[in-house]
Amino acid sequence: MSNKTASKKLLVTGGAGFIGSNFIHLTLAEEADWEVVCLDNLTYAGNLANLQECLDHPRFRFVKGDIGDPPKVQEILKGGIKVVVNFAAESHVDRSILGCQEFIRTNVQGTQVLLDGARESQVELFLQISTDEVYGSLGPEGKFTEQTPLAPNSPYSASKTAADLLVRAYHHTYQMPVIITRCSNNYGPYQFPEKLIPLFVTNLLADKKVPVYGDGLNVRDWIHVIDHCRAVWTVIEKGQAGQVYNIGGNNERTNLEITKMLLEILGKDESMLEYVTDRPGHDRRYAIDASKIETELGWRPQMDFMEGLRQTVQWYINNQSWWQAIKTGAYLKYYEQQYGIKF
Ligand code: NAD
Ligand code: TDX
Repeated sequence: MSNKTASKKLLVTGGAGFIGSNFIHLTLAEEADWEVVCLDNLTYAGNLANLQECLDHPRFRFVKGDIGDPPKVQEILKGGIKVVVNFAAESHVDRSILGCQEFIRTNVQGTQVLLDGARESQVELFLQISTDEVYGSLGPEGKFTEQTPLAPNSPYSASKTAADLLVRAYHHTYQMPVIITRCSNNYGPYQFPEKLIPLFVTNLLADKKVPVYGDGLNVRDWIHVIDHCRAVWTVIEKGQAGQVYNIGGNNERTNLEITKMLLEILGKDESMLEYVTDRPGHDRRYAIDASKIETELGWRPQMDFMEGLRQTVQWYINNQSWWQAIKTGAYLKYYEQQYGIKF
């Protein structure tokens, strides 16, 4: 029997990717009064397999399309969408170093098209999913707050910053109800195996070495994807229009620490670790001060990192066909070219 009693409609862009698909799973499971429309043009990072169990759900509809396509966006938004959550993006720093045309097209122009559509159809909230990378890089001390000046260092983070500034300007100029969230590094199920944790797990499962950039001492602040998704729901329900909320796991780790934890979980030794040429312009340290969302909205991350990492590794062990289908030659060629790594 259909439970189609939902009265509110949410547009999730980029919902076939890593965080968007986790967000849709969570929403269908826990937010019974919301219908979800997912708009995704299925780039290399978008995978309908991530939404397999959702496709027949009575409160879900998938639309293949581009956030930069005005007629498509307008048509969807005019179907009664109340809230837009914009996850759609080109999201990988290394790819942006190789060439950033798609990053500008999707992350900047696509956001502009969505903003115009959302403004025209008078949505109640436009939520822009941004990143801690817009703040640039930290030295050994301090954390990013919402007041930290924007100083992006990679073409990816520059494109995300441009989008943030557009979103901010639409609030200031048109009083559009917008919110920006800036989250730290996510890990969990369905992450494309070009990012640190799934790349290393899938390499180790295939008995391949793991390429650590530079000295391996760059620091990231890791958060489980479900903690991020719950933070996004907290912001939808309680956030103030015009505000920025940082989201973080309060969990700083060097890449070397992460690598050693994965080696331990998978029972491999350090001979599997290979130091390779550093990423050009590699940001040294990210760390989020999430006290605003914690004190004002009452959100806190729940997942213990070691437990979350073990669960994530187990997910990749249980879903080998998912990642083996993805690990084709196309993106590996870039790694060979850029870092001289032979897979
Ligand atoms: P992802 O690369 O896994 O997924 C991106 C999704 O967007 C894919 O499904 C892709 O097909 C879709 N997409 C790309 N271009 C599109 C377009 N023009 N039209 C429609 N769909 C398009 O990314 P992710 O890791 O899930 O990140 C989601 C969002 O969260 C991004 O905006 C990213 O900047 C942000 N973010 C990610 C992290 C992280 O650690 N992964 C951390 C902070 C913020
Ligand atoms: O093979 C690798 N070896 C390595 O040492 C890869 C892929 C990464 N690294 C390092 C680079 C970074 O210091 O690991 C760290 C994490 O790298 P990524 O997984 O590529 O993430 P990062 O560059 O930190 O960006 C991520 O977090 C912020 C997401 O990809 C972004 O979308 C998000 O905005």
